[in-house]
Amino acid sequence: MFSFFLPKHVKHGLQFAKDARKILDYKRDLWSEETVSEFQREIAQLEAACKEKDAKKIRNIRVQRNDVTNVWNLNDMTWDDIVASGYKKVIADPALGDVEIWEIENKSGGWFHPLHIHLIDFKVLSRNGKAPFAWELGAKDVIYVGEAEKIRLLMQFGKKDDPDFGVQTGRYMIHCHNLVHEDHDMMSQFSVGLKQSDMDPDTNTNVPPIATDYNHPIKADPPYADNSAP
Ligand SMILES: [Cu+2]
Repeated sequence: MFSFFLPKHVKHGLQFAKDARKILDYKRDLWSEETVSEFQREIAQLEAACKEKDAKKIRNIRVQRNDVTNVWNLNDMTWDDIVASGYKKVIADPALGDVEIWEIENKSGGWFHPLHIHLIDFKVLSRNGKAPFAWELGAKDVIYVGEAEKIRLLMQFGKKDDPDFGVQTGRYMIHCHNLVHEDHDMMSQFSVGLKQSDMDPDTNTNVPPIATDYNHPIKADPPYADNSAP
């Protein structure tokens, strides 16, 4: 109902309760009692969302360039390294529902990176030890990491049995949104709620269990002919 104000993904750990309260104050006279109480329930959900103190882990992710190979990478790992590992290498491996802080660090003096993290929306905690800019207070999935900057992000990796999302175990991308960087080779993956030996989950039970390489992005979830009647 309130998808315009409070998209479902916002419930995934970001605290917009304060903003939501402002909306409520502004709209209270215009809304029915039922609408107001439903909105209050939404706010309560937001307030219960993840907090910095809930973080189980602080991870450091360095966005950088190897001056010998001229290849960009995340934590010294390139996408080629991940391919060579049979898609088993991951840059992070939170459990389902974990709250984490990721510190994104750019020590270089000459490059900036708009870093995009799939699956989650995050909250920007700080930029170079200071409060984030006003325009980055909302739910974000790309963070601008300027020259010599260090940014702290708070995020939650899905929730168990969340009716809005289903179970979000799997592998997800993290990459620079500068395509030249991404393609050479600033792209990585992280797993959520998986062990290295786990197959990426597929809720479609019609898929025959023919996969033998559980970590391969295509073979683990192969295409199949859907011959069921329309
Ligand atoms: Cu970049």
